[in-house]
Amino acid sequence: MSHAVTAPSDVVSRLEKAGQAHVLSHWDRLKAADRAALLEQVAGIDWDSLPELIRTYVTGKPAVEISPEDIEPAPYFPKDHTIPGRGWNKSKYEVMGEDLLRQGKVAAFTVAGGQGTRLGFDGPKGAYPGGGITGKPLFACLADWIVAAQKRYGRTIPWYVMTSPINHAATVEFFKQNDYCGLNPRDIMFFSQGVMPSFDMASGRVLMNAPHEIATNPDGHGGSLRALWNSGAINDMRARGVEHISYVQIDNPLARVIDPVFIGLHAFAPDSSGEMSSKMVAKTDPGEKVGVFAKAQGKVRVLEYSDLPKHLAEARNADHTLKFNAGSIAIHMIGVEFVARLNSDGRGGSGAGASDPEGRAGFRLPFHRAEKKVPFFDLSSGQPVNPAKPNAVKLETFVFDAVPMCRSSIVYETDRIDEFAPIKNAEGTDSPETCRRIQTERAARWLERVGVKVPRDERGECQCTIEISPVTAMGAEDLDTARLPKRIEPGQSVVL
Ligand code: UD2
Repeated sequence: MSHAVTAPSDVVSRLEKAGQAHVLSHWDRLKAADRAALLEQVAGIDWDSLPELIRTYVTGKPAVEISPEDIEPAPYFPKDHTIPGRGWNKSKYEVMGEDLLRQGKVAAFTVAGGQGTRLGFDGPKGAYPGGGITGKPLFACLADWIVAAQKRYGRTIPWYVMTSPINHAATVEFFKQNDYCGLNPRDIMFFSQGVMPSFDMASGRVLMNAPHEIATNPDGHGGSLRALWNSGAINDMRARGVEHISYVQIDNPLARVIDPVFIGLHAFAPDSSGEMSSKMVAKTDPGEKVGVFAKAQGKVRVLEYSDLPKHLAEARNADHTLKFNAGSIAIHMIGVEFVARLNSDGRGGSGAGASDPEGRAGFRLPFHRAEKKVPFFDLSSGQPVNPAKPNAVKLETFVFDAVPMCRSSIVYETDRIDEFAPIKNAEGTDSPETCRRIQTERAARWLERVGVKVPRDERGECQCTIEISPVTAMGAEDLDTARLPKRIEPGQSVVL
């Protein structure tokens, strides 16, 4: 091949061995800067592991590891902590969690590698409006919770924000432009997650964006467990004395970014190893698109909705509730030393992400394949192609696949209205409209608890819109009744 003459021979042989020599097929015609960029991209990919990965996940489909007979529902701490036989001491864990916060042992962490594409929004998802009335960006909704918690517990709560190469610069710029959402810039750390090449579905060949550029996609939120380590975030946490990480997704403005009860359970419940804990809500219906917590082979794990067999998703208990009702809302507590251990004990070899700068083997989360339409540069015709149907496989890892790597992991039930209103779609379920309604409903419940009259129709739906900033109140108990209206009128918009 002509390019082999000029391209570095070790790179050529690595690519040839991986069956991906086409990546360099335009080498002769590339400008020096483009050659350098391509070599840099090539260096960030673990080519040796690709052939097996492609056989397993791209041209093949991975075998399901667990047979449905082995799966049972995972135990959890019910939100009603007074249920006879399943009761637990909520206030004890709350006090313990608060103590950790006062000692500065907790950090917040947000995965924000996604774009607002599904919402028709061109920019980091965190810049998308999340406040039901104010239109406050999603980043600011989460930041306000941190501002409020710092004030309450009198300690800094550092915030780690994971971006992706697609939105890193735009995210950092967003924070600069928005005065770091009221936080001290020294206490926010941004770092990018890794990427995976995107593959042609039929051949398993790595797709190119351009003659000098491999098409890539972010490596999934599971990439956060490696990125936390590779970026130095874990060492930064250790230096600050942080022991526990509160993990939330950028798409849920109602998330209790800092929740002392959950922190206390994660760190101190007898059946928690303090490595990784999760929050759940009861599923609305068998088809709801959330992973479910299950127990298999003695380990708690999350089965993604697409992997849960239909007959299990629809199975009911005697009282007609769903047997697998523990829906994952993607909120976790993660031990700092758990992440460090995953990255340093050499379990199993890495996925095909960037190689570890410290030369450690790292750990392996399973990949999940998604068939997608990926525009690409056709190397043989020299033309860009915009495919009409899915042509590519993207591989991602999921953070919750680390749950079964814990010695013992707990699940805590929370109230859907209280903290789960993700914005994922422009319309319909999980849209800005449903989020606004849930924000209003949560606020209405808090206000009604302290005696404010909220207008509701005959079905109980609020006839007004309300948005309460966490800086004003993190729960009904924080509302200052002297400063509240006695009643809200139908059609009124109230920001508190
Ligand atoms: C996720 C969960 C689902 C449920 C739901 C709750 C998966 C696969 N499923 O569904 O079980 O808990 O959330 O809302 O996670 N992200 C990154 N980098 C990536 C990919 C995602 O930062 O490479 C972030 C993204 O910005 C977003 C979050 O992870 O905040 C969720 O990702 P998603 O929208 O792909 O997950 P979804 O909605 O399918």
